[in-house]
Amino acid sequence: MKYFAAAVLALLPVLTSAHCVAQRVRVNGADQGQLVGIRTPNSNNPIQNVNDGNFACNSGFHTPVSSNVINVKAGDKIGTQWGHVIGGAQFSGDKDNPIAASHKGPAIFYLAKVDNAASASGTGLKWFKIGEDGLDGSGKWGVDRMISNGGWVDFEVPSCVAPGQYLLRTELIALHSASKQGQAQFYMGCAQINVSGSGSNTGGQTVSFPGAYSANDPGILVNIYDKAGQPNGGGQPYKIPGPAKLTC
Ligand SMILES: [Cu+2]
Repeated sequence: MKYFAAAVLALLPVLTSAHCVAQRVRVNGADQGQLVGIRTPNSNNPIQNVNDGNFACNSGFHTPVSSNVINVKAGDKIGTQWGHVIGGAQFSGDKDNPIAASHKGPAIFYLAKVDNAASASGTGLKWFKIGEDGLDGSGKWGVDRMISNGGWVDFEVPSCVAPGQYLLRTELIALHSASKQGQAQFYMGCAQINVSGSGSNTGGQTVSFPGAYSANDPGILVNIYDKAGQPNGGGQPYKIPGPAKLTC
C-alpha cells in the first residue's frame, strides 16, 4: 500500500489541468479539419457526475458550433481526435497533449439516430455502442493507444447501420483516481455525421445519457493499480461501462 500511496501522490500535480477535448473528425483517415462537424467544449475539464444533464454531448461549446455534417459510409472507419486544449498542445513541448499519460482508461463510441445532426440536441436520445477499447492483456489501455496514435481513436461504423443522420458520441474515461466514488473523469464530445449505405439497424440495445452509467459500475468505481502502483489493471479484466456494442 505504501507504493500505491506514493504513486497516487506522484500524480497529484497533474490532476487539475491535464485534461482533454475532442476536436477533429476523420473518415478512413481523411481529417475533416479542426472543429469541423464536431461540438467541442471550451473547457477541457471532465464531468465526474454520471447523472450530469450534459453527459451525452458535454456543454459550453466553442462557438460558432460547426454546421457541417460529415458524410460516412456504413463500414467506413471514423475517428475523433483528442487534444489537451483546442488546437492540441497548450504550449510548445506540452507533454500532456493529447492527455496526461496518467489518465488510463477506455475509449468508447456511441451513435444516436437524429433527424438533423447539425441541430439535434444531445439530450433525450437513444444511444447504441459501436466501438470500445479498454484494457488489453499487456496492461495497456485505450487511452495509451489514443496517445500513441496522436490523439486519434478510430472505430468502424458497423455495416448494418441504417442510412441517415446521427450524433457520434466519443468518450474517454480516465481512471487514475477512480478507486474513490465520483473520481472517474469522463470526457466526451459529439460529432455530426450522415451515414449512407443499405443497412437497416438503428441500434438494438439502446441507452440514455445520463442514465446508462452508475457511479459504482465495476468499470467506473475501480482501482486500476497493481501492488507495485502500476496502472495495469492489477491482473484483473476491465469491464468497459455501458451496453454491449452493436454486432451486425
Ligand atoms: Cu484530467
